[in-house]
Amino acid sequence: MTRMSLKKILLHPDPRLKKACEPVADINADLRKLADDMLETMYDAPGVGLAAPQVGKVMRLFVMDFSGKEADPDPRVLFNPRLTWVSETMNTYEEGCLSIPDIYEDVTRPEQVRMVYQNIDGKEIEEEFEGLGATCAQHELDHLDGKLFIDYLSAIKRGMITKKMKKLKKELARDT
Ligand code: GNR
Ligand code: NI
Repeated sequence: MTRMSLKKILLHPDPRLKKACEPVADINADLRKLADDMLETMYDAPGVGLAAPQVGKVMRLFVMDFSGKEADPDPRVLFNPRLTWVSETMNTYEEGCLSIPDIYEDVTRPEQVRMVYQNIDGKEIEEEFEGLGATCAQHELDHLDGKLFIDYLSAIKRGMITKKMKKLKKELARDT
């Protein structure tokens, strides 16, 4: 057993955040270690979700915990997730992303979704999510298809955010 370690979170714009990720073939010890490291990185950030491409892995895997800080932790690991149903009713949530820090914008998505995925033991699970869980699950699934929440905004807004992020990345590169 090895210890967990924090991963570096990629910042937008980055070509690795725009790629469609590959399905995971078999859930071995390396992948379980990656999932553990992603959970630790997510809690450290802190965030409610983290997708593999955000840590430079082109794999269909994300982690999330939308239990809230008052509740007991409820870490989830989802391999090869796919939507099997979305509600007709929609919900608007102010979204953020660890790859686009300090930027929050309203995004409208289905209010409830069902997802089929394999859990950390490789077992196939079907689960329904609503509220923050549904928003987060869809936000993370988008990451696996190379999509960011700013892709739902107007081209003008997205352009402004990308410009801001490029400036931030330059400043961060100067500091190191
Ligand atoms: O931490 C996060 N918070 C959040 C808030 C509203 C909608 C989606 C999210 S996901 C985000 C973490 C992240 O970037 N996951 O990819
Ligand atoms: Ni994100």
